[in-house]
Amino acid sequence: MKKIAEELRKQCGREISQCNNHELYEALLALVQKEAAGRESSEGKKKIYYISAEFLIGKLLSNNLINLGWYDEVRDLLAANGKDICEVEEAEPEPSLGNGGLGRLAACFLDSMAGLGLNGAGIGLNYHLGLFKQEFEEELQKETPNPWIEEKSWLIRRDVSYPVEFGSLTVHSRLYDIAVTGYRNRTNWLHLFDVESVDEGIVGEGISFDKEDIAKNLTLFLYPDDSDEAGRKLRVYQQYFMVSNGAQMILDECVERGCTLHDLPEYAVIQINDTHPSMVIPELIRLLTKRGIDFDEAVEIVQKTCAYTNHTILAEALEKWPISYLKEVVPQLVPIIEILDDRIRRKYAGEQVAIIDGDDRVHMANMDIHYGFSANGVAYLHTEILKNTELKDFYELYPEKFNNKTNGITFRRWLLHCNHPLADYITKKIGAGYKKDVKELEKIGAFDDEASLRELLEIKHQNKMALKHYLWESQGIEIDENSIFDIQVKRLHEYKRQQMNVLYVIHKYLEIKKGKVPTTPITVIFGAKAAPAYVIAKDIIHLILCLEKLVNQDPQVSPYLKVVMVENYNVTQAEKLIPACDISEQISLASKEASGTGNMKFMLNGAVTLGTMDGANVEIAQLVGKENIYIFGESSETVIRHYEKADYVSKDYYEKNDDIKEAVDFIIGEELMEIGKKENLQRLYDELMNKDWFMTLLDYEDYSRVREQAYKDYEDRLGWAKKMLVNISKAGFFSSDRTIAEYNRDIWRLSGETLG
Ligand code: 26Q
Repeated sequence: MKKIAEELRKQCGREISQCNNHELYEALLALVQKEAAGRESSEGKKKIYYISAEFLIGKLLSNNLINLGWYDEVRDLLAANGKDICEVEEAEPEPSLGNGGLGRLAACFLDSMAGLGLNGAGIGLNYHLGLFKQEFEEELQKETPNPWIEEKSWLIRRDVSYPVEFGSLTVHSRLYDIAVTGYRNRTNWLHLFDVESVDEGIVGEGISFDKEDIAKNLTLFLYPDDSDEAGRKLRVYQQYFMVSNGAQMILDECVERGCTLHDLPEYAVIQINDTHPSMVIPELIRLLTKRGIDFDEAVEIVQKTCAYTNHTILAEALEKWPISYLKEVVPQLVPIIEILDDRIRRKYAGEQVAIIDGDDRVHMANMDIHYGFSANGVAYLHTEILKNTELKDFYELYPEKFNNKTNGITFRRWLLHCNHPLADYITKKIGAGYKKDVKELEKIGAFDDEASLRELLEIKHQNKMALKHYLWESQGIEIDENSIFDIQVKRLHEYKRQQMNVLYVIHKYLEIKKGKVPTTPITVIFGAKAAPAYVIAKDIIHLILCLEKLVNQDPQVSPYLKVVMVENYNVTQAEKLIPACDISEQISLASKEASGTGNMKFMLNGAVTLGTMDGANVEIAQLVGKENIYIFGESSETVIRHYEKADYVSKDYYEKNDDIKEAVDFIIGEELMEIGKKENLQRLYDELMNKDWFMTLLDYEDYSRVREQAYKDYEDRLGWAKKMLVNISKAGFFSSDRTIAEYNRDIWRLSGETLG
């Protein structure tokens, strides 16, 4: 206590009580950075490099304090000086270096690697304006830049720079590092590459900018709009910039540690996070040959070093780059990719497994699987679908490469940090052992007596009050803490089916208008960003915002039903929403959600899942049993069959079911038309009626029935608390510590002695 107090005072230059929250944040930042750097370790011969275009790390102060074991001390010290640690946290901007699941997963993985004492690092890009900030204007999403880098930040500027060649343009990078503090363990680094010539001044209206001025825009934004060619090419520039820097750094580091390059696989393993970093394969081959290794051996070395993770089965999200783009942006890789393709074509006849297809496009995933040693999916069902359907031809060639690694989440952030009341309760009942060994969490399941269950309900109530307070303060939204909090927060995508949730809300609204009111009021909360060029996704946001206005302003309805769309959903808001949730909506079309990780966060925080048998929901269902989860909808087999036969006709479901008809018609009815825009609402209506590619209407009836059942069961408070308890107690499996231990056991094989 004394030491931290002393240091903090020194850092601030005056008494703690005299500082404002921002000054305290900056002082703590400096202290934590110093301590974290002191825990750096060079232990371990082999190192895991996790390359990813996204690291959605969230705010870092509290997380670091927890991991360093300083949190309670700092909280008490601040309190003793009349300061509130939560308010100090508010001063920290959230780095916005990711879109959603894949980026957040990378952040959880870094936390677990360091916590397990693994010699590891992350490699990515330092996007100055990150992912866009979402604002609502006239019930529409508007994108604005999201500057998150302040003068004092977690970024440490390093004296490291590499040249990266794009045809005739050579840019020189600059490395920034962020410390990744392991829970009571070593510090690893997240390496983020940048270029100094980037110019935020080129941003015009919204998030528009000159997409062709590479030196000025290279690390400006995360995933620039790829609806046009210049945007797509910029993605290739970014990806190559990331992997070329990464590859140069990896080779330098390994050589420094005694590697001859011939033995690179003994020093490095590279996990390729989806296909965005796939060019690391030809780039490493190029660099190795430049350093004197012959081509065949270089291919062999790279093959033993690289492993690929697939995060999606949506065909449209699998990257295929026209070779013409690569010729323009990275001509030096083209002959290498052509040789890699040629070798595969000589060995295997099937066009499906080629790297360069008949339309001269490079299939990045195909290259990863042929020239890596491992390919993994991110949940049991997802991996099965990859093996049996999507990547069947590859599975037949290389069964030994395929493996599953069910995703996980770090409990430090998603329980200890975001839900202090629940974490304290668990500690009180079963001790603190579960913080290091999540298997112990199961012990909480024994506390199912009435008094304990009532305590659990009280904690949920407290979290609902906190969310109510937050929404009021931050967005001027008023909600009823005694209502059921039914939450769907995730990126907006048709396959995730926010539109199905909306149809149910419309149905509820109409029921209430007709006089049928719910026993307990319901608050339906959404949070979602839509990709700037994804028209239907933006139409769905428009519909939600129109409905929010209609429902909440209707005095006949709003006492019983509220709709909330939180603006700019991000990690910070997730940390407030998830602990307060009663019902977790995980309603993707079966076979489409690779895993989901929000589902795990909600479960851990005592929400009950309403979901389809998709992604990791399947594993949640298996763990908690059917009494403690609400499952509905067609199976992945049935869905896949519908696609194969092309026999799903949404209109049939519309005609057959009066509730569906009424709700769908309501989208273009006069109430909503008066609030919203005809063009957007009509387009969404047409989409549902004539296409409905993700089969919303197929599952609606079952969804509605099961959702009603969940609301009914909620009335039995003790029965519900028991379900909450089972969910919490079974969540241990979804710790990313377990996931990372499996990656290490099956793929990375870092030696045991590095485990601290
Ligand atoms: C590809 C090509 C062109 C432009 C963009 C993209 C692109 C960008 C981002 C493709 C995919 C992503 C992100 C995917 C993602 O977040 N996937 C999620 O990964 C999670 C972690 O494994 C899973 O839990 C989710 O189920 C999966 O949707």
